[in-house]
Amino acid sequence: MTHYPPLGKVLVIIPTYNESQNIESITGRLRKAVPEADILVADDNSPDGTGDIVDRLVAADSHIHVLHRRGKEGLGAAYLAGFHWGLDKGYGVLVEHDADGSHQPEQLPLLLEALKTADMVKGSRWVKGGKVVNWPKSREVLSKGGNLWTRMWLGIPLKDATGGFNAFRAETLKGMGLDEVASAGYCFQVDLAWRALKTGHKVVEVPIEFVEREFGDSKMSNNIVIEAMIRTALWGVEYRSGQVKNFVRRLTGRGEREGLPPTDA
Ligand SMILES: Nc1nc2c(ncn2[C@@H]2O[C@H](COP(=O)(O)OP(=O)(O)OP(=O)(O)O)[C@@H](O)[C@H]2O)c(=O)[nH]1
Ligand SMILES: [Mg+2]
Repeated sequence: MTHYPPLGKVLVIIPTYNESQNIESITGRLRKAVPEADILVADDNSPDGTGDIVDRLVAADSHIHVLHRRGKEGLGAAYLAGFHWGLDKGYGVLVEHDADGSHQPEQLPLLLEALKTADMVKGSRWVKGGKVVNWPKSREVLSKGGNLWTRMWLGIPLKDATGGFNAFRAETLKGMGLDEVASAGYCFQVDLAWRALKTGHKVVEVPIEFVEREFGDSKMSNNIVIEAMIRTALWGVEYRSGQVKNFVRRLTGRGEREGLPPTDA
């Protein structure tokens, strides 16, 4: 059995763009739910003044930190900056958490508990016990369709690869090639899970309750959906063609001569 070291200090990263109506309440709930954790808000110079609110929170609470970024560059870029900030400072666990109230801070302890025996934990809407509240049918169809698309191309054993409430051991992030991540929108989450799995890490899903945002606007767009579909299909083509190549090699006996492991195809 793999030995998992103790978790170490936890950093919850919250990317924000125009979340002035949500940020204070979500950081307050997080501080209550997991008082020992630190919070890093990665704000892309939100025009609605989210950054100023966070400055006030930072001044009042040494557990809260902020990264003021130049401008809107997508959730993926904000998370990458947050990961690097946290890894440089020696945090043992890095958590992804939305500002909009969709993720419940009170469920973070469940993710951290599961991380004691895993490398990455995904909060999942689509495993048994998971649920969505107030989501229009169209969003549910899009999410389930996106996950089906992902499983079809990548063959990964995850029900909710697109979910954004995730916890990583620092070692997992260090070992999965973060420097090559180029995804900006939704598929950033798939990208991370796919990289973790490809590099041999144990990824587990825990059921979460996902609640549609009450305040502020969603940043979901057609471009984000298209990016996710195209990138996932490209990774899938690479992965599936590798599978076919290996299969043919083994069939023709070249695999054995080249020392490939026996096929389970
Ligand atoms: N820093 C930064 N944060 C972003 C950006 N885009 C989205 N976010 C934040 O990322 C989190 C998730 O974004 P949402 O707009 O809720 O998008 P979503 O959760 O994918 O979509 P919905 O399900 O419709 O809410 C929120 O905290 C946003 O404020 C961005 O370009 N930069
Ligand atoms: Mg959201």
